Parts: sequence; C-alpha cells; structure tokens
Amino acid sequence: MKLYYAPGVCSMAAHIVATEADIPLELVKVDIRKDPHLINDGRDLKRVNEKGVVPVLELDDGRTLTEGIAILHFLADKKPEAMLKPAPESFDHYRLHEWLTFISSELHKIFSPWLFHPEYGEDAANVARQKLRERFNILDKHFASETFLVGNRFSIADAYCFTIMNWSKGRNIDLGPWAHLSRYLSAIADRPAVRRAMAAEGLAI
Ligand SMILES: N[C@@H](CCC(=O)N[C@@H](CS)C(=O)NCC(=O)O)C(=O)O
Repeated sequence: MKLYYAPGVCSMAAHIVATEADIPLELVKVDIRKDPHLINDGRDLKRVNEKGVVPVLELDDGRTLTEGIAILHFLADKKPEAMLKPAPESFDHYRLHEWLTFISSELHKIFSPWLFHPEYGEDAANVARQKLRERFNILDKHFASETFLVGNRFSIADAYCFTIMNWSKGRNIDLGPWAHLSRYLSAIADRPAVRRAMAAEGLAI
C-alpha cells in the first residue's frame, strides 16, 4: 500500500496509525506547496486524487481511498489486534466518532486554511486563533482527568489530534496555558511509533 503524504500535514495521522499497527506502507511524498501539487515522480496529485489533497491511500490492487478519517478506519480495521479503535458495538465507538468529527471540523479546518494562508489576512487569523483557544479549553478539560481521547488506550483519534495540534508550534500558538493538553501532546510525542513516523517525515520531535 502507498500513502501519499506531505511532511507534518494531516496525512501524518495515517502514517502514525500504520506505524502503531505495524502495517508496512510505501511513502510517496507530495509537494503541496507547489501549484499544481506535485508527486515526487513529477505527476500532478490530481491524477491520483481529483480533490488535490493528501492523504491518499493506494491499495495494492490500484484502488484509492481519500479523506483522512476513512483512511484511519481502514488501517485500524486491517489490524484489529492493534486495538486502535473501540469495539463497534460499544458506546466508545460513538465517542471515537464524536472526537474524530471534532478534530476534523473544529480543529483541522480552522487551523487550515485560516492559519496557513497569510493572504486571508490577520483579521481572519485572529478569529481562527480565538476559535482554536475555545476548542483547546475543551481538550484541556478532557485531559485533566483522561490520558487518551477515548477510553484508556491510544486510538486513531489520538493520532489525528496529535497531528493537528502539532501545528501549533509553527503557527505562533503557545500551548503553555493548556497544561493538561500540553502534557497529553508530550506523552503522545514520546510514543515510539509517533517518533518513528515523524522521523521518517523528516520532522523534529
Ligand atoms: N477533507 C480532507 C482534507 C485533507 C487536507 O486538508 N489536506 C491538506 C493537508 S492537511 C492538503 O493536502 N492541502 C492542500 C490543498 O488544500 O491544496 C481530509 O480530511 O482528508
């Protein structure tokens, strides 16, 4: 299987999950700063994903899967013994969906595009920062008493949450005021699989 990725962006969640589950992936780097976005073999990313974004998972039979959350589920379901998502009939299964949706719509899509494109202006960036602070409060309250997002173990939601929250560093957001959230992120960053995935993407921990 191939994962089309760009270093440190949302595709890293899939990379972390595959590493946690010991699922071998061929990493295919895409330059999403170039327009059009170029795959390392020179092809336009739209040849693989008409949406023009990463992540894309390409299966060995040539089928492709897009949308990060779908890819996270696919990888976790490939290796159920890695227990990266709760049992389907459990209430935690719905908690998992609750958090994945929160991360996607309330964190990921506020950070990006609003804090990644200076052309939207400082006013838009300030509104985004304020919205993010409100969401960080929610996470901080959760991590005051919990180690992970769902239940007592690392799940695909943690891989996604860590990946997106890791953008704070480069976006002038000091997480100091959110001590519980900061502790959680440090603990996730210390996981061997997370360290390996980040190193493979050329990122500093
Ligand atoms: N809905 C997609 C969004 C993916 C996405 O936003 N990918 C970003 C990187 S984090 C990207 O490739 N951006 C390039 C662009 O928007 O042109 C998902 O959740 O997978």
